[in-house]
Amino acid sequence: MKKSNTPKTDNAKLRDLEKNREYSDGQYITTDHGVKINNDHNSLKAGERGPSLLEDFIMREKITHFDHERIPERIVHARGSGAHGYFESYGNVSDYTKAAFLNNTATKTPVFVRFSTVAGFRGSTDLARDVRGFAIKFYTQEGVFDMVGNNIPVFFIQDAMKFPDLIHAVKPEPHNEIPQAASAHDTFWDFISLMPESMHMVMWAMSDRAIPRSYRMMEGFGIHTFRFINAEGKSTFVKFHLKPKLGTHAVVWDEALKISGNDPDFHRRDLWDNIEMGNFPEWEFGVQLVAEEDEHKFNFDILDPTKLIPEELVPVTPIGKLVLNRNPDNFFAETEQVAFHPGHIVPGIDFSNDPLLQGRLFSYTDTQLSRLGSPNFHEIPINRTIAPMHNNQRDGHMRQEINVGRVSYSPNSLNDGYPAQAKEAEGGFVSHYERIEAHKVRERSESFSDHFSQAALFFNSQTEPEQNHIIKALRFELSKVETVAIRERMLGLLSNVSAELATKVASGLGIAVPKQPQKPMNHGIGADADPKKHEPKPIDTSYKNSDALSMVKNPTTTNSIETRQVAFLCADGVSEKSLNALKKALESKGAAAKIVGPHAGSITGDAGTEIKVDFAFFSSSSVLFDAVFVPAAKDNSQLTENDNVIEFINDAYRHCKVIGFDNGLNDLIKATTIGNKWNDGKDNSLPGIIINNGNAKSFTDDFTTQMGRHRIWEREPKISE
Ligand code: HDD
Repeated sequence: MKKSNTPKTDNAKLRDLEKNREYSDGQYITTDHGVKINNDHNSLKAGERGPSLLEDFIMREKITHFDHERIPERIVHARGSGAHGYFESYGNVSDYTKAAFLNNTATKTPVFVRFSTVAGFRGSTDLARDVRGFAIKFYTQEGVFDMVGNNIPVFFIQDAMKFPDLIHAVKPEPHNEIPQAASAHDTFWDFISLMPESMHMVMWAMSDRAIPRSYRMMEGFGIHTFRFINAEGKSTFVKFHLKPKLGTHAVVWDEALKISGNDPDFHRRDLWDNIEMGNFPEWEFGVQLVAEEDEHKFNFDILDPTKLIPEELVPVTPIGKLVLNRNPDNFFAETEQVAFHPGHIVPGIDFSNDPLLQGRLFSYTDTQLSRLGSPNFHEIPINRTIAPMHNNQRDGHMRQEINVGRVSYSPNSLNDGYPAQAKEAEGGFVSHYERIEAHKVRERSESFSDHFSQAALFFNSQTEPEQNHIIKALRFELSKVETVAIRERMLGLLSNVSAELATKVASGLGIAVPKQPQKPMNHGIGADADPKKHEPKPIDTSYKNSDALSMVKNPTTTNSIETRQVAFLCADGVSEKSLNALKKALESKGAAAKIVGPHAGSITGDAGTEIKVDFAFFSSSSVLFDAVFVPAAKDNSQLTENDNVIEFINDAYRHCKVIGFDNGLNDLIKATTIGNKWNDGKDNSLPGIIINNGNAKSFTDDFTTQMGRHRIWEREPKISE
């Protein structure tokens, strides 16, 4: 009998998870109760051709377990992918928080992170236009802290009371369960068009932020204002940020649609593959800090989750780094069963009175009860704290803990009063001492009524291509809405953000922007609420542009091409010199070349080397790559006469990617859409189209530098008026 694999991970050991792992290598197959099975292929029958027997406990156990394998998927964020890693503190926030994991530079805190889309079912495509969840479980020495955030810093609604309505509106429509993982339908836009508070988030959701290039290239935000509490009990308001080391990048919409067909697991695969290759995704964890006395100094309410604090007003201070370095061993046990909760906080962190956050504090535990089926979900290995855990909670479905002794109550004398309460100085959690004197009201604060200023700030802060993408996204979404009145209401709302935006969206819909009262009605208020009080405020023009809101202008954007993938379209007899020169240049910058050939298996280079093919022309597509290179071959007809190759290049051109050609491929270029603009390569001036004229150094330098621009936006056609 072979020996089992030895356990492999550091942070798993730190969390003492090894005892939960099952390594079946070299082991016999058994029943759930340990009886070795002799025949796993046939049920027990009365004679070889006879009926099956009820006494077949082995088959009954196997099929019963199978029948119950599924658990309810998450009501939102059902589609997701996770990874393990660690958080390392820079040790610079002790003035603001006493949270040990944020101050201790000597210990890495293990984390599990789950990225997700919101609207789609568990099997939906990764590339839906949607917000991405960014949930982090920090297994700190003082208990679990969950940051349950998104890749967008604001939210659609201001009060948790509206969350079921928002989600009902965006999910597939109830009568026919169409469309899957898409907001482009009547019920979503009906709701949005009546809720002016959603306009800021709508701008983000229609931008390319909602179609990321990779989970590894997304920002993360805690969204709500939280509190930091320091050792003296002083509170400071805080917003959490994660900035990806590789910069924030997206695909374009046509690409997203095609990726959904070519590889619906695109983000999941990208995360998995890069961690397997040792390209560990990394983020800088940062905070925006606002002193208590400055709570009211902004022209928005910091408790309003539809608002961000512009980084130009309050800069983000980096306080640590987050690294993902290990894939889960088992998707269900870890990624599916992980249970996040914004209410999982540790001493040094506390809540603010943001009404969206306050409602979330109820929802998450409640949902785990039906999703994971028992109040003991904290005992599932992925959810367990590494801090000592003792209390008088007992029993329930699937209890794992064997509590010893007769005492399960407090106060008690039979166990000397244990488990005992911890003083604050001993690490006991004490809620922030906040004075509240108020009437009990079911009301929205008037300070939450500015719905357009930050929507306009976001739109105005984008580059022209980014603005065009928002316009095109709104055209796409609203053109799928069948009810004309909804389209018109949306145009009315958009005109409060930007007249240009509304007019351009309207022209795509073939209608005019309706004459609309300057201040649209807010329907998201109570029956007896005073509409005047809740009238959306006009745009506050003191808002300046914020570069941090644009992916292109963002100060953290780099021209690094690390981990990017370039498709090399290669025919048999490909020039090995040319192929190897660019491959080497890419690898030296951390990017990778992938050979796409006329068939699977391998091809032979012009010097006789056998070259392994990664993908065939017919089973791949340029949307799965960041750039394209076509090296010449002895005979280029395998390229020139192949429709898949032509389409590959056409898409790469349309999606503004860098395309390199060896000299001598004019026939191929002419067969593509580049051909019309090409002039036989005489002026060699099409942006991002790079010809290798034999000077390998200049070609590879040019190719990698242009790739660092990520997209060659000047190639994108002007948007129609
Ligand atoms: Fe939520 C899951 C993020 C508002 C109720 N939410 C969930 C997940 C993320 C978020 C990332 C998936 C976690 C995972 O990977 O398992 N949710 C947010 C953000 C919000 C937000 C950033 C606003 C700022 N959520 C929100 C509200 C409610 C919920 C207002 C209810 C009142 N969310 C849930 C939930 C989920 C959930 C129903 C579904 C599965 C789960 O919790 O575990 O409880």
